[in-house]
Amino acid sequence: MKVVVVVGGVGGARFLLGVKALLGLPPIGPGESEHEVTAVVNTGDDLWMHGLRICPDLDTCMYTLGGGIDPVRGWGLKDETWTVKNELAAYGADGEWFGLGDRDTATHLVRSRMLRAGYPLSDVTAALCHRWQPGVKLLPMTDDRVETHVVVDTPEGERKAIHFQEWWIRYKAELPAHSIVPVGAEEAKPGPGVLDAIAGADVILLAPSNPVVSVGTVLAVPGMREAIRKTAAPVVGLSPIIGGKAVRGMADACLSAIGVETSAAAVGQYYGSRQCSDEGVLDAWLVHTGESAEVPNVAVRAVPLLMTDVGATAEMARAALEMAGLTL
Ligand code: FO1
Repeated sequence: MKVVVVVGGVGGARFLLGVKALLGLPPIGPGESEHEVTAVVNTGDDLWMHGLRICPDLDTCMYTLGGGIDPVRGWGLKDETWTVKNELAAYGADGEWFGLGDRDTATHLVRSRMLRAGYPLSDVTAALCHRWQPGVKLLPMTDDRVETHVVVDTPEGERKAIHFQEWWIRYKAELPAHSIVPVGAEEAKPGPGVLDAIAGADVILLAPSNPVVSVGTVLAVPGMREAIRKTAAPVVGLSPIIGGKAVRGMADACLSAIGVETSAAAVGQYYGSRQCSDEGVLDAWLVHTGESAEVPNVAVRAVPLLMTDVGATAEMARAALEMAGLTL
């Protein structure tokens, strides 16, 4: 079976652990299986900092699936030290709010050197994955530069666009966002292999990732939404909203910036049906046990959606495949 999963960072990476486990792959590391999992990963969170290209969602997926992730933070590497960060702060360098670990910095150094040498991000990612062996094909949504910016009023009273990471980490998404813009998305092309993976998939899953700045940014790359809309494979989404709250992260702040209520129903409607709208991508929508959602022309089912461990997450993936009419 060929499974394509659209993902962002921490939630998407954890969901992929469950997908792998369900398909008989060891959650961490490579493994033999008749099945193939491809992740189309958001790159709108990427940024240049201190001359380094940092790709948080790609790295979170790579480290999580490769066994290197810090399990408490959910991002960055375990056994991390912070000497470089502290030395940069001692110089008064910008970006002291960003957690740049020493071990993680090695990844950014290799990536940045390869990018400067002219390799596309997709090749660089494949090279980095050679070390981490995630057991999933991690495809950047695009090789082009796309960076999500957030228009805010700063504490100094100035309206300006800041990088998503600054809004997310420095301001903890507490500065009300006037708008969220995936800068560069309009001119971007889907990364190598992405459209073929979508066209050849048996099922497309929208991970319980941030609907605006993760899945929404992937869908903003021209050609992506159209490819998902026209693929023969069923498309199943999993709600990242439970009980009117984001399971993790600050998705509510992103949703309110685009005028969407923080509820499983509203997010399902925001993705929309492939059948009854020009933009919709869903055939089926999973919400958490005990919840309901009216999404016109989309099959809705309630199942446990808390990724408490790999077993529970694998059951979520199983429910998604069942919604797609697939059994293992
Ligand atoms: N998240 C934080 O909350 N604080 C940080 O300082 C931070 C640094 C960081 C460095 C590398 C990386 O790959 C991820 C990092 N993250 C950090 C996570 C990241 O900001 C977000 O969770 C994602 O971009 C949203 O998916």
